[in-house]
Amino acid sequence: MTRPELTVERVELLRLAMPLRLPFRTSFGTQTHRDVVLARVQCDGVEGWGELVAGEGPWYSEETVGSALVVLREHLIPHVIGASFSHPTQLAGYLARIRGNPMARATIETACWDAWAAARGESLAHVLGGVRERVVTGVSVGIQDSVPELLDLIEGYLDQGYARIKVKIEPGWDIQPLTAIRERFGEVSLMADANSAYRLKDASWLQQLDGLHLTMVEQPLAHDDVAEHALLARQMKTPICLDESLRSAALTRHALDIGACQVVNVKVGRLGGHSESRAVHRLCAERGVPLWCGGMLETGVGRLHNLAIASLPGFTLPGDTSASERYWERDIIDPPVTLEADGTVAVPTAGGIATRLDRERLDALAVGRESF
Ligand code: OSB
Ligand code: MG
Repeated sequence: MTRPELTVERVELLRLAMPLRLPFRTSFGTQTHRDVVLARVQCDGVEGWGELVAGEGPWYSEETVGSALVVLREHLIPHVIGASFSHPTQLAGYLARIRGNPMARATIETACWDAWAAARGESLAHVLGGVRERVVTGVSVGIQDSVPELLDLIEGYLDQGYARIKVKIEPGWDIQPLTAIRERFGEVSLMADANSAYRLKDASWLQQLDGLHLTMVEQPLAHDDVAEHALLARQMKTPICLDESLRSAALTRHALDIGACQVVNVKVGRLGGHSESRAVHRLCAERGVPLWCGGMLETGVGRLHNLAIASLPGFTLPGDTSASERYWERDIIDPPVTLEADGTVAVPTAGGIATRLDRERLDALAVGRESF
């Protein structure tokens, strides 16, 4: 079978309650577990899996698990059942009938890419255009109660081999902890993520970051204000990376054109799926813009999708594609994603996500199932 045409016959939604190993605190709140929705699409005898990465509340973006479920049940799934595609790149356009709601769209779009790879007997990474068998990985460290606790946590991650440390910051937890990290760990690769905790009037405060040699500061200002990021960028030496603001390839082009960011974070969910992520990748590769793959505390399913896209050649910086054990006591894939001492994790080179699912674990965690 070379170029199978696949028809979406059936979609199942599986809901899991997954406690995180450690609470994850950012400038928008503390997360202790994930309310996970997985989609299983069945197309002509093959199955593909996708993960909804929305949070429980509209803090990172306006999408929530609840809102995405409404869109999936009432709009996306009825629209996609019965649809045929001869290449998964056709799906993004087809699903664009549903405006916004990129995380809901990505749940289905990514599952269809996985089904298509499985039908061809190729890896997801290969069909997406991936070229690497291992990707270099960093770790995103939440806000801690004290600087000593932060330093201990980072020491553990560095011992495990993580190639870059990203620290969540907010007013009151920024220059001091970052300075302490520099004092203790020297020139370790370090960046900070503010999740929109600052305003343009904080520019002179943020200029203190310039003395700390961060590889970048991620999303310092409002999610919906790229123009202010362009103004801030002119006042800082530290490169600015955008996350929340970059909701499409078109918006990414605009942000780069006006100088609002020098580095780009790709999140497959935020961008509505793999096709749009590939469009952002193409844009950044053409312009020589450093790119990396972000994360949304995914289970193994979303993690394998992230690793596949991060294996494309233009992903030039370490991503938030950490090992399963950084998040979960036991992941829902077997074997889990593991970190090598050289700071890399393996990109699966064979089999669809279905072949790696731990069905027993899924059953143990399942709190709901729906079939369409
Ligand atoms: O801003 O990158 C972010 C997690 C949830 C929501 C937003 C973000 C994050 C992370 C964690 O930083 C990245 C990971 O999955 O390890
Ligand atoms: Mg971020």
